[in-house]
Amino acid sequence: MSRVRLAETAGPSWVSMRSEDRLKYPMIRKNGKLERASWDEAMSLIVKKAKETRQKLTGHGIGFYTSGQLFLEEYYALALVGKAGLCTLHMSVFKLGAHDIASVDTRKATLHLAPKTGTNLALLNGIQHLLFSNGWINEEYVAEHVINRDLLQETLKMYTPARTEQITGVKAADVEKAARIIGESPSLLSTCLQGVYQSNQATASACAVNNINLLRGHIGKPGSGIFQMNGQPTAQNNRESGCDGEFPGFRNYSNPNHMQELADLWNIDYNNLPHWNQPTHVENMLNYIAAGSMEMFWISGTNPLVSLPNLQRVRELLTKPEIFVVIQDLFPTETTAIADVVLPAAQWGEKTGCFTNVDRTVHLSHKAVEPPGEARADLDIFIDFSNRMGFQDKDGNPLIGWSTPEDGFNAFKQLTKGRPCDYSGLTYAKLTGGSGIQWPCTEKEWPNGKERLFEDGVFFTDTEYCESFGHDLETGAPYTKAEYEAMNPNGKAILKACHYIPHTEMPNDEYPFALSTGRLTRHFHTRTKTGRTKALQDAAPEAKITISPQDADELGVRDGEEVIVESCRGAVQLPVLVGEIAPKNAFIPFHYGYFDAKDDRARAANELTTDAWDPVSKQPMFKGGAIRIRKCDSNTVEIHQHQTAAIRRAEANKPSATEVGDSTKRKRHIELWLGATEESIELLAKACTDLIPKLTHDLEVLSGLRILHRIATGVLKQLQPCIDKYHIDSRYGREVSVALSGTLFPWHSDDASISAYGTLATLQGLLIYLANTEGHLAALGPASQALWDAEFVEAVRKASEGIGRCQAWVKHQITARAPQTLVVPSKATWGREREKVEGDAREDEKGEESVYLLEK
Ligand SMILES: Nc1nc2c(c(=O)[nH]1)N[C@H]1C(S)=C(S)[C@@H](COP(=O)(O)OP(=O)(O)OC[C@H]3O[C@@H](n4cnc5c(=O)[nH]c(N)nc54)[C@H](O)[C@@H]3O)O[C@H]1N2
Ligand SMILES: Nc1nc2c(c(=O)[nH]1)N[C@H]1C(S)=C(S)[C@@H](COP(=O)(O)OP(=O)(O)OC[C@H]3O[C@@H](n4cnc5c(=O)[nH]c(N)nc54)[C@H](O)[C@@H]3O)O[C@H]1N2
Ligand SMILES: [Mo]
Repeated sequence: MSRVRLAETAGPSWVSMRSEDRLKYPMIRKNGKLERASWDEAMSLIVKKAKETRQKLTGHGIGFYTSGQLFLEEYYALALVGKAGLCTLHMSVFKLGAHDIASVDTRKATLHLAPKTGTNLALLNGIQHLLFSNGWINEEYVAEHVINRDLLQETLKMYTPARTEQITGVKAADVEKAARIIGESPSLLSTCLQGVYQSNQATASACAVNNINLLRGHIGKPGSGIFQMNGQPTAQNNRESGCDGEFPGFRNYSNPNHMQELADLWNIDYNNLPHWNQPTHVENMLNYIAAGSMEMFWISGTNPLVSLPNLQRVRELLTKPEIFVVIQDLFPTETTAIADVVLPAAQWGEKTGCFTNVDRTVHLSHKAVEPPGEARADLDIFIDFSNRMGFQDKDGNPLIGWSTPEDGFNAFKQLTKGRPCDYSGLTYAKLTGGSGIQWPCTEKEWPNGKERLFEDGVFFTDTEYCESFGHDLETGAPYTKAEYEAMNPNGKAILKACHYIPHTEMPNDEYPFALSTGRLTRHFHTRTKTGRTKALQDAAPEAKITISPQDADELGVRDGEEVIVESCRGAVQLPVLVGEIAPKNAFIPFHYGYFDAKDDRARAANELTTDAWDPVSKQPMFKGGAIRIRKCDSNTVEIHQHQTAAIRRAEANKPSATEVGDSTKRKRHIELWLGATEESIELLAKACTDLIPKLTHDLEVLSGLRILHRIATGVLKQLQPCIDKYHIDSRYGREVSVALSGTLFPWHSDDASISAYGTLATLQGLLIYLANTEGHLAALGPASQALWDAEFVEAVRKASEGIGRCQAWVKHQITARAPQTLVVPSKATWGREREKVEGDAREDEKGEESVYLLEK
């Protein structure tokens, strides 16, 4: 098909592509307004700002926020820029694939369970409970291929059908029906998306879905499997390439071997590869902007001024005078309107690259038409930036040594060799002409891709292979390698157990409605394309709030009349759609921002939503939150939008993007912390020497304290070069260590010897004191990595090892002494308690006072 014909004849998604108001030229904010600029001007300015910011705030002062719209090769270039060029962890996307799920019609289902918003886990636990109690577990499969069965069964005990109904509102009989369908079916295909991932306990619920397939052994065979979906067209690729909260090729940031391998493949120094934590998610980047430690924010292919929760906060942060916002988009959007530099991007069809479906099928999308004006592919923009910044590998070669999508693809596939997403057998030639090939695709074993994963019941859980050591699903804390190894999955799948915990923001007297937000079939996200496609826009021209007929009666509103909707964060004014929804529930589509609003009404769903997030996945809880609703006069605008004010603020706060930023002197805090660490170790050594004369009666403790003293002084010596290097000028934190040792070791000089009880209390004091030092070092570990200072990293590692040895010894001593000291009655009393104890009858104490004992 010729290029021209394609553009003229294609369906709705092409309509917007040729839209007159596509961004065609770079723009820079000058005299308050965005003015046309050349690519050279715009890129020079970005590079200048990046260098200034790095100078002032280190590379951690720069953040990248991208989406699921770009191609694999483009994300890969961006991952290189961020992780190997600027060596920062600050890169995030909206957590989001490839299927148009939003139009699934629940009315065609055999059984439709509609749990109360935020109660997925309770329902899934209820179903799993019944799988166990009815003997619907595939015990043979579970014994051979799965771990944690018993732990899971124990957790599920309380989720009886009655209790499940009580929490979720789903009738016990329906829970039983669902479990029976699952329990008796010869196959099971499960899928979930935002009703799970953007709801309360997202990761725990997604894991519970995996559990069900595993318990039934319905995975790795025809007709069975789990599709944990992504929403956006290319969201799968930003995970594979490492632009999301991940590392390229699904590498594990907490496995040093993976990080070393990646550093070698990129030919960069291991210490420069940021891996002290998972990459920073967007809400935390906003927190850094709020705190003033991030001053450059580069957005590509996403429209946060409509799509992020708690919009007013986002608008305020992104229009702060100090923040320099770069945005790369196809269209003018709510976010480009407040940016300092706007870069016009080419979209799919105007550039070449790959994207991958949820079933791992890799497709190559060829360029068909030229982009409008001077718009450029995102790939070209990122590579241009990298070259202008002078990013290099260890041998002084350009960090990104390629310039075409195909060469980028070939570079990326080298990196995936042997990883789950193995692209090594794929080529552009192979991907052209057919309909896509699934990964893993290798030259020898699976040259045409592998149709099905896990056929042999072996999962990606080997310690050295896995992408993550997993998390405590309740707190979100990542497990360490040691904890993971102790579980020893070794290729078996891991069942994850977790209790239901209610959402933090439940409907209440003040805000009696439960809010849910999401999609309409006619629109895509912030409508930059569908809003410009007449047929779609005409079919769904305006945001409405869906409420039940009962609630409409109670509020006295009819279909089409307007209401004011408020949460504790913001308010909107919307017409009502009386529809099929449970009483005291409301739904607002999140598609409608302000770029094409006809009046001044606030209407974006995200004015209301909470920025609370799932502790593991870090996805905001868009399905949830409490609101109140009241009728208003449809002819009067009562709730005004804040977008225009944000644009005015950008104009006033940042009149000219080319001006030098704020040069207020800043103070770095690592010196203070290092000083406090030094102090805490010195006082540890001193505490040991002070204690030695008091504990002469206990030779074991006595010799132990001598060793502790030796370790503490050794640790100090190890840290000394770093202490010298960072010129500690202040002793902040001294008070804490002094006060601690004063409180923990309070005996008087005349207490010449301490009793068994006193020794135990002293050991406990030491353990608390050691935690103080441990906490200091816990912060210095990642901070020394973020300084890319290998010697410092090593010194802190050794220091932590030393303190860990001290802690192990103290704990062991406590364990050895506690039973005899605490359980066997003793005649002795101790110190300040002596008189009291002697004076009072013990029975009167009711066990409330602690009793210290000292030998007389
Ligand atoms: N037309 C269209 N298609 C799209 C998109 C689009 O914008 N428009 N976007 C794409 C993207 S990026 C994504 S992420 C996907 C999203 O696809 P979906 O996840 O299907 O989309 P949402 O509209 O967010 O729907 C969430 C569903 O979850 C239900 N739900 C809400 N809260 C809960 C809860 O607590 N428990 C349960 N069990 N269900 C709940 C809602 O009733 C709704 O049916 O769609 C993709 N496809
Ligand atoms: N309340 C609420 N909020 C939500 C959700 C919800 O359910 N409820 N869903 C969340 C979810 S799942 C998602 S995925 C997000 C989506 O939120 P966004 O990512 O903000 O939505 P889009 O409108 O897809 O934004 C993509 C932008 O990239 C541009 N673009 C398209 N292709 C290209 C390209 O090739 N290059 C460049 N540079 N730009 C391009 C488009 O013009 C558009 O401005 O919203 C989230 N926000
Ligand atoms: Mo999404």
